[in-house]
Amino acid sequence: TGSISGGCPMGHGEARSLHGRTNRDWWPDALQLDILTEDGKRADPYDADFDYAQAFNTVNYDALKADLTALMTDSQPWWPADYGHYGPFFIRMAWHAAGTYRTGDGRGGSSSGQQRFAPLNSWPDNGNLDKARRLLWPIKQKYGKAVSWADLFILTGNVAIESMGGPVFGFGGGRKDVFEPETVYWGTEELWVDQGVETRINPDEGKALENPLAAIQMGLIYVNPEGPGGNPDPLQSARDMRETFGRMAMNDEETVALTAGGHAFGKAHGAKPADTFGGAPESEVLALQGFGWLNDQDEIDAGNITTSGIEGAWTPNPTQWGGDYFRLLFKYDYELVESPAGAKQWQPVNPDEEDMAPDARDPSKKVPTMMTTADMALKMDPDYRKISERFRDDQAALDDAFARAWFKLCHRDMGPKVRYMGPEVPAEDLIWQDPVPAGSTPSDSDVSSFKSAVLDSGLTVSELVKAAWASASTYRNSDHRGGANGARVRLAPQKDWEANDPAELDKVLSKLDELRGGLSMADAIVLAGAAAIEKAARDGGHSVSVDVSTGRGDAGDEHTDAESFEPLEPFADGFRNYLKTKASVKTEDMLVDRAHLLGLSIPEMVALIGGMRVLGANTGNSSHGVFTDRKGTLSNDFFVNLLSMDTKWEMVDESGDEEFVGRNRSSGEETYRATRTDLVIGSNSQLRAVAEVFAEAGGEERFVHTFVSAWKKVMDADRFDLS
Ligand code: HEB
Repeated sequence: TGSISGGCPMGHGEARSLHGRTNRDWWPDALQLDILTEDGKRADPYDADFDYAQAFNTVNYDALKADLTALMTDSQPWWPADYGHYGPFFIRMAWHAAGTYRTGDGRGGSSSGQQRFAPLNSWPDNGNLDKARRLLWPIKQKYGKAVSWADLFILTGNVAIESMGGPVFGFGGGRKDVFEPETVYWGTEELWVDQGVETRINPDEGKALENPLAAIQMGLIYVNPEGPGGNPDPLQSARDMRETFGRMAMNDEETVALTAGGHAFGKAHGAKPADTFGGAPESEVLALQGFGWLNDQDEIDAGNITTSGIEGAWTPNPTQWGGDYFRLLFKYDYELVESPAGAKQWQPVNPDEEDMAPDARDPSKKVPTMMTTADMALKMDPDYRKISERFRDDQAALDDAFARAWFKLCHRDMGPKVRYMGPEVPAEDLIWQDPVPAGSTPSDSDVSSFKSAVLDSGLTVSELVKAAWASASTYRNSDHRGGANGARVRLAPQKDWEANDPAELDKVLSKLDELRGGLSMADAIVLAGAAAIEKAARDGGHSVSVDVSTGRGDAGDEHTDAESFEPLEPFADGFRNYLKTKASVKTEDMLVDRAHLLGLSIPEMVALIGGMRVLGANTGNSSHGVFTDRKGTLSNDFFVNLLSMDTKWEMVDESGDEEFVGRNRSSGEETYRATRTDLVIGSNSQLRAVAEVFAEAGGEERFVHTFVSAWKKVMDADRFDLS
């Protein structure tokens, strides 16, 4: 699934599902293993409590790096290294592992090693990276569980850069492998880029890139190297780069530095027409053992390899870091030519002998260099060009910009810096890490006197619950951003989000600020919510303690890249019955998506919905789904009344199927109003089964218990500093 947040261009139009095209659609004949993970059975062969971060800290890091360095030039006959050096190939592997990250929902990225699984292992853009991963197997095997594939992909990219003299800013380990393909929304198109699927950005037809996607055609990491839909127009390519790299959290300078820095290395492969080799790994025969895209060994030996279809190196020194990329880009005029595989690419006009590249297999042979249409964008787009000219004239500036942008690319989806492990974690704090100044842990007596002060303050259960939810619920399990730590809910842009009822929030936060004494605002908000829930449970006859963690710090505007928080704004938040505008995706799909980003199970999601309704936590304090006459008391009334046959539901016509009215079945009198999110709990058979458990005899106890533990989970979701 994929979330729909921030400036959503897909508000209207044809109804669609949030799942898009799945592995089963792409490869209907592939072995289906899902039945073996039913009933909570794990696909992960490690123990459930395996602490990867701790395991990584035991690795002999220097030895690992030395082994990786040696691998760079240890050419294997089954896939010989171009120029005798695998470095460029591994950089592309690492970049493609990280480059699927997108800010819209925080999904994608390198942090779980997804490149091993479909669909990513078979995306046309990931062509031949199966060989890069296989080259790494002996090292993965040697270090075992102390280094994950996910970490290995990125560290190998770093070592590759270093081994060719390039600048590196640091490395943080801690990416724990998963053992099954993650469900990520990659789009609905039924063709891959190499089958001519349409491009997703087309201003002439009013077509904008749909959120949260960040690639312009199905099967690409970002843009099409040949230009939009294969049209070799550098300016349109610049437009696409700006949009897609923007969704990877990169600005113009970072985009230019990354692309030029990356293409200082290696070559593109387009020696033979694409129909001379086999299918992608996921569709290949058993005997190939997970390999795809193969042609015969003689061709491989001769360097007759086709990956992208583009052919040639960017610079005369493809295994040496330096400034040749920009030197050549500006020194020559480039003309449009076709590669042997038929791809459109650009070639320098009348290059000097010393500006030719060596042949990948025979260094004594000179071949022309090339640029892709995307590379030409760095020269032709006026804004990119200014940056490119500066980097051409100032190598140190390029070194620094490339090293920093590469580090960001590879770590952006890891969340707070406390999650980084190993000896090469840079000391410098970076704004995109969403730094939070350290907090201090309050004493138990400070906590309990604050909680009683809050309950005496005149603030209602509803107000306190809403403020705590607004603060914590921005958390995303995908890129580990957001959450209550830092109390960014009191800063722009969060404090002004419509979902947060800004005026009410402001009132609550000012009051909590008065009462908090030595507590951080971040702790105060969460503790106030906990106090409210304890009271609400008490009022319902349940004695529970909502023992959320403490010790959070408060971030200021100076620690906050406000713009980068915009994609965290909820487009829909079913827990608060909030929907910004009607979308083409079903509202209940967006509820499930948000529950997934919060790391919730089905019972946890259902309990939170029912609990938050009776506590009065709806945005705008609407009465939808508030199926109780004792609002503010934690009871199972939502479930009891939802499941009761006394009420008959019908759609409120003008609402475009978002609003429903419930009437007493015999009198016809209106009793309740509800949204899709409320009614899906009674309509969907699985959710209804859980609602029944909460409504049955003894079920209220179970409900309160589940609600409180789910609530704590959300409040503490970002406390990586504690583990
Ligand atoms: Fe790159 C390669 C495109 C960005 C790094 N690329 C490449 C190729 C292409 C491209 C087409 C070829 C492939 C084959 O093999 O055939 N890119 C591209 C684009 C973009 C890019 C379109 C966007 C603009 N890159 C990039 C980045 C980086 C890179 C960002 C990093 C940083 N690449 C790279 C490398 C290589 C490549 C290193 C080489 C590889 C080898 O050699 O193997």
